[in-house]
Amino acid sequence: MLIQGISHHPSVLERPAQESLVESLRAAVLQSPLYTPVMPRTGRPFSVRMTNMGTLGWVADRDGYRYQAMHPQTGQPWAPIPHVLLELWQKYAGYPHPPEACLVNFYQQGAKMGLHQDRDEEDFNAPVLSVSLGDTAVFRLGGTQRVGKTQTLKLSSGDVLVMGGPSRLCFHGIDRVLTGTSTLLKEGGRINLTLRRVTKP
Ligand code: MD3
Ligand code: FE
Repeated sequence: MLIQGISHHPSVLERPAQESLVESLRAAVLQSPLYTPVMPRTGRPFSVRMTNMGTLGWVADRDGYRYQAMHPQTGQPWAPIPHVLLELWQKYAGYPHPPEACLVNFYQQGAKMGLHQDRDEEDFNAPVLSVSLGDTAVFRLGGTQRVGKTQTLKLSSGDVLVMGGPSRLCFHGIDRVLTGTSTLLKEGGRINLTLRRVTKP
């Protein structure tokens, strides 16, 4: 890897653990339904559907990007973060305080995510920990400036990716999801979970 602070842990979750996590997510989306965020100013919809778990959730709407305690459509608190994810954070994040937000990104056919930085958190000392479920994604990683070299990495179901240290502010995105590469989700597609510390502890 060109950039320090990234660690890719393939196949951390075995199939039964992936299945039980998907079941937890089915319960969570009953409380906190998936919705389609829109870009600030333009109002253009994301191709990814989202929800959150935790005391805070990341939202995008015409007014901007921010973390908030309530689901934007139901006005209710987000569902709690499943215990297995808090255990992954403890094991892989190398950070002594718990995550506050788990952003859930759901990719169906054709969904992608353009190159961006994650910088709406107050605490960049904390890493972001991602868990991939379902179809394999082509993840693109650049440097800390929008221009310059990028590399790609495949993220498969059960993989954990930790972005800490200098990599925390790297540009990144999802070029595409490879249809038919996993049988985890009956209808296909991909779920990405990102655990985040938002506030300074
Ligand atoms: C690199 N999600 O939610 S996860 C996002 O697969 C996001 O849905 C992608 O980018 C997805 O913001 C990529 C891997 C990831 C997550 C956070 C990062 C990579 C990161 C933060 C900083 C640098
Ligand atoms: Fe991101």
